[in-house]
Amino acid sequence: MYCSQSSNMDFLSYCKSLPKIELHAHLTGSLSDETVLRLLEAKRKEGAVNLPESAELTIQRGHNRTLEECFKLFGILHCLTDNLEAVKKITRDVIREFVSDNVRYLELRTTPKFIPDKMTKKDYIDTVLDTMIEEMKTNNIIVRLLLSIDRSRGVDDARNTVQLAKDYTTHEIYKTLICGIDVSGNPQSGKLTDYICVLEEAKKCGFRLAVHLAEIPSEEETLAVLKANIVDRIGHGTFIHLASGGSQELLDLVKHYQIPLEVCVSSNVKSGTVKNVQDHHLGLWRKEDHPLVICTDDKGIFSTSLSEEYCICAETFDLSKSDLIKMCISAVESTFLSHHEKHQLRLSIQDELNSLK
Ligand code: 6MZ
Repeated sequence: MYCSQSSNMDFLSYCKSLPKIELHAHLTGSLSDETVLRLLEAKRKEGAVNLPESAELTIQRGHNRTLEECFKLFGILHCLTDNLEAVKKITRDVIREFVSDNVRYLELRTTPKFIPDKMTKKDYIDTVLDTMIEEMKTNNIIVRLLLSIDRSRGVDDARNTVQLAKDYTTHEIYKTLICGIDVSGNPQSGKLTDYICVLEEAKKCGFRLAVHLAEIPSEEETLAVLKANIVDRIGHGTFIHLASGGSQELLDLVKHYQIPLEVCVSSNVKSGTVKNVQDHHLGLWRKEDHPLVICTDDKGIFSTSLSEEYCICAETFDLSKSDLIKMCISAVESTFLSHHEKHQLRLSIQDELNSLK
């Protein structure tokens, strides 16, 4: 069923040619094999031993891991990226790979890291932002950043992340680059309800919120967060729709507020939260005519690309070329850009789509 099989190569090329928008991409989860190989090489030169093979750090086609195992992979990747030189390299590589996949607008997200004697959280964010600026100068892409709150790290850490984001709002150069806050992390860790007060604070400061919701069955916390009416985009939302293990109340709230869903098919199937591609909730939400944005989540770990995700969705849910074009355009509305910037982006995407015809 997967698109990169040779019979589907033409359609994959078509998906690649589309000017796309990526709204759900975790920096460390997006590292390609090539980047991981280089990071491993650098660690070996430093004398590190017992390093894994790069293939052990991705989930290839047809293979699955549990969410728990995926989170172990993040732990290993974080050890490989524990210095500013590596942070610069991974940011550059990930942006360039999205550029070669014809992504025209990218909202990257990452959790600020503090490594004693190596980097403060501010150094980490500055490095990511500086690299974004550099890459935007030489590539046809607009990149924005969401700072991630990791739900397993506790409320104080979350408050600190929001404060960091606030500090950047007065910075002459960086202020437009951080466009929101993400809430992610192992959904089996911590209670999302504990974070609502911090998220309300972030909203008051003007930040848009993209929250991982119902990636696993979690009706109580999902309901509480939705009722707080603070979420601007939902990551995954697997167990929200009544027909995918959610409830009528959850479904009604998401429809009522028209909160766009970031759908990450390969991630959900490969991490086992959705049984197979055909059962993915994207099909249910399309019937509701709900705003959806196709995303990769962690293109490195899940060994995919945005074009492949478009292709998989088209093949499984019978989406035509014109459906995909509509999705490229409608994704603009779900970005965290200003009204004016959305207008500009929509025009340039439409221009490029017209020249494809
Ligand atoms: C929840 C996820 C995730 O921040 O180090 N992350 N959180 N569900 C997922 N589904 C598979 N995939 C990634 O990128 C890695 C971090 O992103 C979050 C986790 O907190 C992970 O540690 P950064 O750049």
